[in-house]
Amino acid sequence: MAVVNRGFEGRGEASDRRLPPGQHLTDDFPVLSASVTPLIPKDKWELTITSETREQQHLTWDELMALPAEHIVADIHCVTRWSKLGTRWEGVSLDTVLAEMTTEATHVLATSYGGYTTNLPLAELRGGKAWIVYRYDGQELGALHGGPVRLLVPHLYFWKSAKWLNGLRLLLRDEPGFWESAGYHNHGDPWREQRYEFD
Ligand SMILES: Nc1nc2c(c(=O)[nH]1)N[C@H]1C(S)=C(S)[C@@H](COP(=O)(O)O)O[C@H]1N2
Ligand SMILES: [Mo]
Repeated sequence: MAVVNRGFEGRGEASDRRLPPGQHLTDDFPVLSASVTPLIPKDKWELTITSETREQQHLTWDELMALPAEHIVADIHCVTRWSKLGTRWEGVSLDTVLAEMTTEATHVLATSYGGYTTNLPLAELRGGKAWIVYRYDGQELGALHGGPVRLLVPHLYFWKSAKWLNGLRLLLRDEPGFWESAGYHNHGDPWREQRYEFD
């Protein structure tokens, strides 16, 4: 007997190749938040970039809007095993945001309204791999998904994409963030299944 699963068939083999090991496809957009949803008006939103010498640069909503926007289409992968292909975002490349920064830093701790943090090597945020985004699927990014502004680092598990982003701390050494301190992998590459600390 032939079992036809239309949904799956429709996506085809090409999308299977885009699915990292241990992941399954989803068409909806689950919300995963470790806290209540902070509601930040755009005119109150601010990103503080702190250098390793504690110098601070601030970026307001209007300043963010004045930077060149990019349209990003990316597959996203949550460590809880759902993946969503071809998600569409609009935002500013971290290459643009960090362009003026001369820094010796090797790592970054991204911080959020509400207290969430996640750490990344600075190199993972550069080279057209990471953005701060404010639109999803042609609409303003809603608060549940991290609006007004979230980080988008689609080549790593989605917990690295901090919602309600309010800071980037440039560091001379690595400093584990919220999930990274709680037994999750420090780096989080979905293609290498770096889910937990010792993977
Ligand atoms: N500030 C903040 N950012 C966060 C989280 C969070 O709890 N707080 N959850 C992370 C996790 S585990 C995932 S999978 C994604 C979920 O994003 P979504 O709710 O838009 O799907 O956000 C990440 N960024
Ligand atoms: Mo997640």
